[in-house]
Amino acid sequence: MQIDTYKSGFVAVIGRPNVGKSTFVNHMVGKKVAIISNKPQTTRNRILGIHTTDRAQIAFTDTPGIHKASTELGRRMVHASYEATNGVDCILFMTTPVKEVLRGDEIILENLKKTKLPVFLVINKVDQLKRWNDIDLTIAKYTSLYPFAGVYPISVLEKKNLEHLYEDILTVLPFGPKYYPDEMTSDHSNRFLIGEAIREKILNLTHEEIPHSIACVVDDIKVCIDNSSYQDVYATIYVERDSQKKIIIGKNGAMIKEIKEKSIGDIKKILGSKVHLELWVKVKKDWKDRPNDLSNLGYTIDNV
Ligand SMILES: Nc1nc2c(ncn2[C@@H]2O[C@H](COP(=O)(O)OP(=O)(O)O)[C@@H](O)[C@H]2O)c(=O)[nH]1
Ligand SMILES: [Mg+2]
Repeated sequence: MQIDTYKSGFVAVIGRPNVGKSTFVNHMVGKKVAIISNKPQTTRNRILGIHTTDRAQIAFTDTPGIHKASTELGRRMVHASYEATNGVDCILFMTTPVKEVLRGDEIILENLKKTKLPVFLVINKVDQLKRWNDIDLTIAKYTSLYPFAGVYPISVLEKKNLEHLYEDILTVLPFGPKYYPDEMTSDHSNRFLIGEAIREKILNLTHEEIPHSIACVVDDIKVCIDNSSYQDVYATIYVERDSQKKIIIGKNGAMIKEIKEKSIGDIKKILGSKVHLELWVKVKKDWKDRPNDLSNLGYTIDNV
């Protein structure tokens, strides 16, 4: 590592829910540090995803989407998204190809007017454009609202135009040392990552209000007494109502079995060992609006 040419810094990724922020951060890190689903508000906490190469180390902050919050959890998530822009070197404002600036985006951009940092306009999901030229309209509308430092139509899924964005991020980062060890890819514990992996499976297997009503907590991880090549993981899925508990368990336990089977692959990767997983489902009424419950479930004001 050559100190005088090495670049290192912090980049916040903000935007509406579901535009692809977590997909982007995972891609840059080269590893899954944030879960993904097509449900809005998948990401609930601020998550650092660390990208390290011979040229640079970039700590990307993935954020919950900024949206009109109707619960205390939602308000904490929006707060976390704005907080994430403090102390960074540059902000990626992510949106998708739309014909008019969306109201949600207008509000975010209004809030960004206070910052002196370079803000890049990143328009993700260009693979969904019917005609490439339609992107010009999106660019014109958004750039008329905000003095962006650069404009990047990209597709994370199809890996389109990502190098250009990457190179421009490097130009605005300062020269500096590595702040994190090479092997570190996230600032969250294995417990957190495992809880998130289980929550992701539930998000992808359930519908309507269930995805928004669950929280997953890992209660314990320990080496299996009978076979030390295994680790035993004990986790609890919290729901808001009895009817939701029934759905998560499923007919004859079919749903909880599927959640378990789908989660084990990810947990093996996180822990680097074989895994036994024990899942419980508990009802915690209205936890999303109870400050104490939220904090106990890991959604503290500082952490979210
Ligand atoms: N078509 C398309 N879909 C994408 C792209 N990037 C992400 N997605 C999808 O958009 C959805 C939301 O992604 P996610 O990263 O969770 O969005 P976030 O809420 O902004 O973090 C998921 O279904 C992703 O697979 C892309 O470049 N093209
Ligand atoms: Mg996300």
